[in-house]
Amino acid sequence: MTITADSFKTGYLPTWCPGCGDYGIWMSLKNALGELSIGPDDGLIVYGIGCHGNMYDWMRTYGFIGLHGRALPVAQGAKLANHRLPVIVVSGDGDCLGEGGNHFIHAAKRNPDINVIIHDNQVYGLTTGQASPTAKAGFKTKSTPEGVVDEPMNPLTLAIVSGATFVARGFAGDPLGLTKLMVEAVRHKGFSVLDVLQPCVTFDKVHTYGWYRSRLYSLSASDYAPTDKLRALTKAVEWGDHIPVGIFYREEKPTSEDREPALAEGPLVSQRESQGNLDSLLEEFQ
Ligand SMILES: Cc1ncc(C[n+]2csc(CCOP(=O)(O)OP(=O)(O)O)c2C)c(N)n1
Ligand code: SF4
Repeated sequence: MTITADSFKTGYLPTWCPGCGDYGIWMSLKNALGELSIGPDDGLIVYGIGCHGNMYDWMRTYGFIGLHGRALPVAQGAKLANHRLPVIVVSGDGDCLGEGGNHFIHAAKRNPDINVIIHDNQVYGLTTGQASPTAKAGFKTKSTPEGVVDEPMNPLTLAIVSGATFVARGFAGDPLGLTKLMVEAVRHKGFSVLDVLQPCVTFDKVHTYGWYRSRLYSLSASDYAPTDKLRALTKAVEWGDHIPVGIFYREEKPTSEDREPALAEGPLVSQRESQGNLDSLLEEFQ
């Protein structure tokens, strides 16, 4: 059966604010899954808590909504149980880098074959627009009426130095470019991080679609090669009149599943022996 965006219809329509960048990410993800022939029954999407996580209701796939910031531990557990299952995490900048920051660093260090898509809108959207970890200094939000006083966290540099083996940035207003990046990110074997610049049209009147469009340029249009870690870090800190999008860093390395001896005989879910061990373990508690 051919998988298309329509394969993921749930019968419910999104309740995101009209014009929200989440629509572009949602469309791109459905198209990317179609292109990858990953159908509703073929993979798992784990969501964080936030406007982004509401996508769960509009995607007919296996899905799980973690506690706020805890999507990655759930995803890693699922991957460990069945490492042949494609596992994608849909998270927010608050969910992934604030509440879930520690999990993000340690997941990147371990390099599980999981793809993380960060809806990076610089605010806590669902709780009505407080500054998030990626909010830029001086940005006025509900929680920072005089402007953010701290420097922002950079998801790309954090991912690179923590050990992520595929690090990219896309734009919610460019669904075609974003779909291509998602396809590459999911195909990558290892921990892939796709930071998506996502306008929150309700609580951010500064970083609009126009603001981004006048600044974004594509790394793939230059001679940039995403193989040099130091060069990737230099590119990743570029922000201002010119903002790069594309693949910043990519490296082939064994995943945590490759290195885990317990998985050598196949996925845990299909190891009958481990089921036996579990039964005897449970007996001890009866
Ligand atoms: C442990 C915990 N702290 C705080 C909250 C309240 N809360 C729910 S959603 C949210 C913000 C989500 O922001 P983000 O992850 O950036 O996602 P967005 O809504 O912008 O998509 C917060 C703080 C919570 N549910 N659990
Ligand atoms: S509050 Fe912002 S992030 Fe949330 S749905 Fe509305 S526009 Fe999107």
